[in-house]
Amino acid sequence: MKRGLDCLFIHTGRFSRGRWDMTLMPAGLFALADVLQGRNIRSQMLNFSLAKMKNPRFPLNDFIRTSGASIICMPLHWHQQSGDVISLARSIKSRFPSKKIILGGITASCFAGEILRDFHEVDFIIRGEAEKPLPMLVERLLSGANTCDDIPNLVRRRGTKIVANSGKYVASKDAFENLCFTNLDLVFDSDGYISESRRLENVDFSYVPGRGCLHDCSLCGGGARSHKIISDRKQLVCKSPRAVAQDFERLRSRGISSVAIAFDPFENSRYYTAVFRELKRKKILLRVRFESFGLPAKKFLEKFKETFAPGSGICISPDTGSDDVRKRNKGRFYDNESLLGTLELMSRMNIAVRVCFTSGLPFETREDFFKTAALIEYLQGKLKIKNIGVAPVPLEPCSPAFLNPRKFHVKLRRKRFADFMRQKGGYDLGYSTDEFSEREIVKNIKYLQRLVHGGNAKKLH
Ligand code: B12
Repeated sequence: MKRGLDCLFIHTGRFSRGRWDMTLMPAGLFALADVLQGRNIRSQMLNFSLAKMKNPRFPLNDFIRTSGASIICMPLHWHQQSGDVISLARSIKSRFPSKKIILGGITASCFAGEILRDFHEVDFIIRGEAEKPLPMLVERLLSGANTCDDIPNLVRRRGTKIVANSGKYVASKDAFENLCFTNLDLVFDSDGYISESRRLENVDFSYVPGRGCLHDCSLCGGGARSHKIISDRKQLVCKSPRAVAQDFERLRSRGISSVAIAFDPFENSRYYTAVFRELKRKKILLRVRFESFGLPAKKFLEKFKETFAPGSGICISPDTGSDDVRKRNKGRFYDNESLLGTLELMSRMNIAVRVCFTSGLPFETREDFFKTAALIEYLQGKLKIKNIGVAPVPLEPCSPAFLNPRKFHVKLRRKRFADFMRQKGGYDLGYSTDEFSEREIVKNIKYLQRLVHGGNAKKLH
C-alpha cells in the first residue's frame, strides 16, 4: 500500500470582498517541501485558496484525512493573510486535534510571541529561515520525541510560557546554493498553479535567486534591518549563475516558458549580467519580467535584451515624482533626470517597460503629490509609455516606518498582530502621515489611478 504524507503544507491565500486572492505561494515554501522530501519525509503543498477558487466546496477535511499527514505547515508570510491563516488553523485544529500545526514566514516571525500566546490552535512557529529547523522539528514530532530545546529558530509554548530557543539558523551561501525553489512536483495541482500565476502575473512562475537585502526602504518589511530582526540575516545570499541556470533548465523541462524575477537588491549590475551570460551560454531562452529595484544600467539592459525572449520587459518603480521624497524613502535612489534618460534608452532599445507609482510615502506633501501626477502625465504624453501602474502600499510589519514611526512622521493604526488580522482589502493601509490622513492617501492613489486609466482625474482636491 502506498505510504501517505507525513507533512502537508497549506497555503491559505486570502478571502477578501467575496473572492480568493493572494494565491501565489511564498518562494521559500518550495525549498522547505523539497528539503523534507529529500530526508524521506513525504510532503506536499496544497494551495487552499486556488482549490477553493476552482471548487468552492473543496473538501479540505477529507483531503487532510486521506493525505495521512500528521503535521500541517502553514505559511503566514504576507500580513494580509493573517486573519485567514488563523481561522483556517482553528478550523483544522478543531476537526483534527491531534495534528500539529506549524507556522512560519515573515509575518509569523514578526509576531511569533503574540500568536502563540493568543492562538492555541498554533503549536509551533519557526522564526526566520526554516530549512534546518523544520526538518528537525518534523522528525522529532514523527518519532514521538518530546525534546526540542536544540532546534534553532523555534518558538513554542512550555506550560503557560512562550519560549524561544536560543539557537539560530541562517542559510549560508553554500546551503542556499543547494536549495531547490522549483520543485513543482510537490505542488498539488501544479498545472493549475502555473495557470493561476499566468493569470495573475502574466508569467508561469516567480523565481527568487537570493535572500536578504542591502537597503532599508521606508515602507518595506524585507529590507536589511527587517531581515536582521526577523531572521538574524546580516548578509545577502544569492545563487551562483550556474545554479540559477540549472533552476531555469528544470523549469523549462517542466514546460515553463516565462518567469518573473523580483529580487534586485544589488549596488550594481554585476550579478545579473553574470547570470544572464550563463543563461545565454546554456541557450535557455525564456520570457522574463524583471522588477528593477533601482534604475537598470546600460550594460544590464544590453545583456537583458540579448538573453531573453521577445515580450520580456522590465518594471521600474520610482514610486513618486519628487526627487526629495524618493531620496528620503528609497534605498536605491535615482533622480527624475536619470529616470527619464533610462526610459528613453529603453525605448530606443525596444525593451518593454512598466513604471509604478504610489502615494502616501512618508514626507510627501501636496506639492510632491502633484509632482507625481505631472510625471505620470509626462510619461504618458511625451514618452508615450502606456504601461503605468499605481498601487497602494500598506504599512508592512518590521519596515523602518513601522519600527520608528516618529522618524518617518507617520502614525500607525496597526501595531499588534491582532490589528493586522482585522485588516480588509488592499486599500486598508494602516497608517497616516503628517500631511495626509489615511483616507486622503487612498483618495490620492485613486486619483492617480484614474489619471493612468484616462478617467476624469480633476475632481480630487
Ligand atoms: C520576491 C518577492 C515577491 C515576488 C515573489 C513572491 C513569492 N512567490 O515568494 C512577488 C513579486 C510575486 C511578490 C509578491 C508580493 N509580495 Co513580495 N517580496 C519579494 C521579496 C523581494 C523577496 C522575498 C523572497 O522570496 N525571499 C527569499 C525566499 C527564498 O524565502 P521566503 O519565501 O522568504 O521563505 C522563507 C521564510 O519566510 C520561511 N517561510 C515561508 N513560509 C513558511 C512556512 C512555514 C510553515 C515555515 C516553517 C517557514 C516559512 O521559510 C523560508 C526560508 O526558510 C521580499 C522583500 C525581501 N527583500 O525580502 C518581498 C516581500 C516578502 N513581499 C511583500 C509583499 C507585501 C508582497 C505582496 C502582498 C505585494 C502586493 N501587495 O501584492 C505580494 C503577495 C503575492 C501573493 N501571494 O499573491 C512584503 C511582505 C511583508 C509582510 N510582512 O507581509 C515584502 C517583505 C516586501 C515589502 N513590501 O515589505 N513578492
